[in-house]
Amino acid sequence: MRLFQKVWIVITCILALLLQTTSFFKEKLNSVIYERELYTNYLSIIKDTKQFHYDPELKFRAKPATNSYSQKLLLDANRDVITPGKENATIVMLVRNWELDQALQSMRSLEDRFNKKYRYPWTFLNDVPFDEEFIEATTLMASGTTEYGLIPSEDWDRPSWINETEFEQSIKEMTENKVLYGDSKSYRNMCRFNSGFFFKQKLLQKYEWYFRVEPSVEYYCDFNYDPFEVMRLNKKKYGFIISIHEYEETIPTLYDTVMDFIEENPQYLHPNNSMDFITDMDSLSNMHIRLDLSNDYNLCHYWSNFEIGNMDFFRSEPYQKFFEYLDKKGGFYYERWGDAPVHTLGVTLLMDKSEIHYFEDIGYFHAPFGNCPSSNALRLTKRCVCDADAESTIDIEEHSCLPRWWKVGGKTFLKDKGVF
Ligand SMILES: Nc1nc2c(ncn2[C@@H]2O[C@H](COP(=O)(O)OP(=O)(O)OP(=O)(O)O)[C@@H](O)[C@H]2O)c(=O)[nH]1
Ligand SMILES: *[C@@H]1O[C@H](CO)[C@@H](O)[C@H](O)[C@H]1NC(C)=O
Ligand SMILES: *[C@@H]1O[C@H](CO)[C@@H](O)[C@H](O)[C@H]1NC(C)=O
Ligand SMILES: *[C@@H]1O[C@H](CO)[C@@H](O)[C@H](O)[C@H]1NC(C)=O
Ligand SMILES: [Mg+2]
Repeated sequence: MRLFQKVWIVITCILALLLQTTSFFKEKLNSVIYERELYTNYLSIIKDTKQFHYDPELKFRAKPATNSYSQKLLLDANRDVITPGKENATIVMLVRNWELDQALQSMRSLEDRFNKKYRYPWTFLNDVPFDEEFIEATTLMASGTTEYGLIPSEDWDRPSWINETEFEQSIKEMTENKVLYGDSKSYRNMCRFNSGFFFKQKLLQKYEWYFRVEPSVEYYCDFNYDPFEVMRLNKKKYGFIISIHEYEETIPTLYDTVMDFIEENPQYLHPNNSMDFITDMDSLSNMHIRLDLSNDYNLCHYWSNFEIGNMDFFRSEPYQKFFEYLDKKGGFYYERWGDAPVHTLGVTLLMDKSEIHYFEDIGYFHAPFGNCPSSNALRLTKRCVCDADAESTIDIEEHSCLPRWWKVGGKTFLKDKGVF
């Protein structure tokens, strides 16, 4: 080969190499610029949707519940194995015939996420007889057995000793003041029934545990365990997911009435009660709402559309006396006392606080609020379909009472103790 040929080959090689590297760097540079653009764009979107202002009070806000989970992904090898539940328990739904579609939606969700593996029986309750269509469809939707109960009139209807004049007056005033369900007579029956009578129904007497379900709710994640069993083994008696502030205009005298009851019956107040949960007035979050209340009740209550609990607590003497006292005062009709604050006050004052359980890992939605576990690992392994940052995710919102619960009940999770 001649010299100039060798030189030509070397020069060509160097040129090719140079061209190669410049195009490589150019590409690299372009992609960096592109990523930066994306990031700037992303930041500007975030800035528009989330207004992060520095707020000194934010420092004291408790972290979302599931932060304590490790990020390790644990695949549940048994996730499709059927192990029929052995607990003395039923799933209970109070529902009207015309709510069939909504009832089926809730059933489908709970069956898929939990009950198809355990086949706990369903108990349906109604103040009028269930129709054939309702019975047929719900029977087919359930993985286990179903039973249908008719609520006796004395457990549902307005008692004769309620003064009609005062009752009509309350309906009128609450309707004028646009209080939620203030105009509804049946809603008042429902609240009184759920406060003092559901656990006395004939069909429920044979059970110790209940899981309350309402129409149109959704369970976002797999359960991965039997909550009845977890509660029994861990000596829990009342389990909740969502807790928020109640509308004060529905319960103006409830708290004072409860305090009168405790004053007259101090023996029923549990020595290890969780009174602080309902009286703590601290501003825990970036709460711009200042609590301005007429008594010591901060209006916190466990939302009762989801409950897993022990009915023997409600059947016990302390709760029975507590309910009878409230019932005689007539506030279910002269005001519009809800079963959620009534259950909450009962549980708070008459139960050991170590028996109350926050189900932080159950994804749940009842309009307009829900709970979506904040741990990404948990959402993946439990096959959750929900958005932990959605506005409906209550426990990152300021009207949640969860931080108050953590202050009182302690921020410990069964998961951390290796329970499930
Ligand atoms: N059988 C029967 N069930 C009722 C009646 N009123 C309410 N319920 C049920 O009681 C539960 C609570 O009633 P909801 O209407 O859901 O009341 P809420 O949860 O406070 O409010 P929304 O869900 O927002 O309407 C649900 O399971 C209803 O199906 C009634 O008059 N008869
Ligand atoms: C009902 O209440 C009204 C107004 O408080 C009172 O005038 C009336 O006597 C009461 N009726 C009964 C039967 O007690
Ligand atoms: C289930 O619980 C109820 C209520 O506590 C009780 O009466 C019943 O005997 C229990 N059944 C079984 C099989 O333990
Ligand atoms: C009271 O409840 C707390 C919180 O759950 C618990 O740690 C404690 O052991 C209970 N105290 C008594 C005396 O049972
Ligand atoms: Mg509801």
